[in-house]
Amino acid sequence: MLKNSMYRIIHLVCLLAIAAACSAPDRHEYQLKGQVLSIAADHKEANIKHEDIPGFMPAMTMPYKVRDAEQYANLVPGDLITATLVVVSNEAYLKDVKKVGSAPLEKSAAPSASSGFELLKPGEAVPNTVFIDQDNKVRDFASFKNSVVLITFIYTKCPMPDFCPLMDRNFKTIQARLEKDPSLKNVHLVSVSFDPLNDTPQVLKMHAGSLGADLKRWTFLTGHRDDIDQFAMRFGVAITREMNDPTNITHNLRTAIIDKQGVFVKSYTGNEWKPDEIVADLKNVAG
Ligand SMILES: [Cu+2]
Repeated sequence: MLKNSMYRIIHLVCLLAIAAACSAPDRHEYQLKGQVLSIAADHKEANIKHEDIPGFMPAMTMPYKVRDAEQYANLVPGDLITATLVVVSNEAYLKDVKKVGSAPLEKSAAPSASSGFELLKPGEAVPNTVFIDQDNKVRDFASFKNSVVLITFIYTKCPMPDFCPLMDRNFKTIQARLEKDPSLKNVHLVSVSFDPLNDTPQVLKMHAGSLGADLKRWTFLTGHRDDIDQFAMRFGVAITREMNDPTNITHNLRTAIIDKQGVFVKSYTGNEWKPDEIVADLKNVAG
């Protein structure tokens, strides 16, 4: 029962995210109440731990952008705020940010995997981590050898249209480019979920279906949480899960190219890269 309703929620969130992302000048506003955990040096982004946003997403800790740095200018970590979350086609941001109080910061959950894992450098072999794919098959990373791999890290419940759902859309665009270009026929797309609790193989398969992923070219992976975290960390992915609710995830974005020998080539930070840029790089590596 619980599982069923969980899937239903995931599905709903997916649909909302996709709907928000795809229907052109669609704009929604939601009220947000939460606590500022940290603020970027340029005051354009802050990590906010917030309460349920009725009709949009459950309580969560996530980075939120503002269009005008003024909005965050006088805030410090610990401040309690109210704000309006604006979700427009491909982005989300806060406006009308108001400080309503402050509270001591809770000690955040320790990252589940230990630190001390070095970032991969170009020329280094990617670890042969063991995963499970969307068809419930065990797959180690070496099973992608002989393909140039474009990899990214996501979770299907991610409610922010310019985070994981954007990675999915970009991968779908790249998939279409791969289909048309014979010189890229050996390129394989891999999306690793860092939410194994929710993203079971069945959920990933459903997600792949809703994206129109060609499973011969695009594989979705889940696995053991610590294995995923350690693997992801080598690419610069940082994942924090709330101690008493591990499905409350804060994360950044990394996308990377790995050559046919399983060697790390380069990575792309955040969500500002464009499919064209990566396709051009893939051509160099595949060629
Ligand atoms: Cu996300």
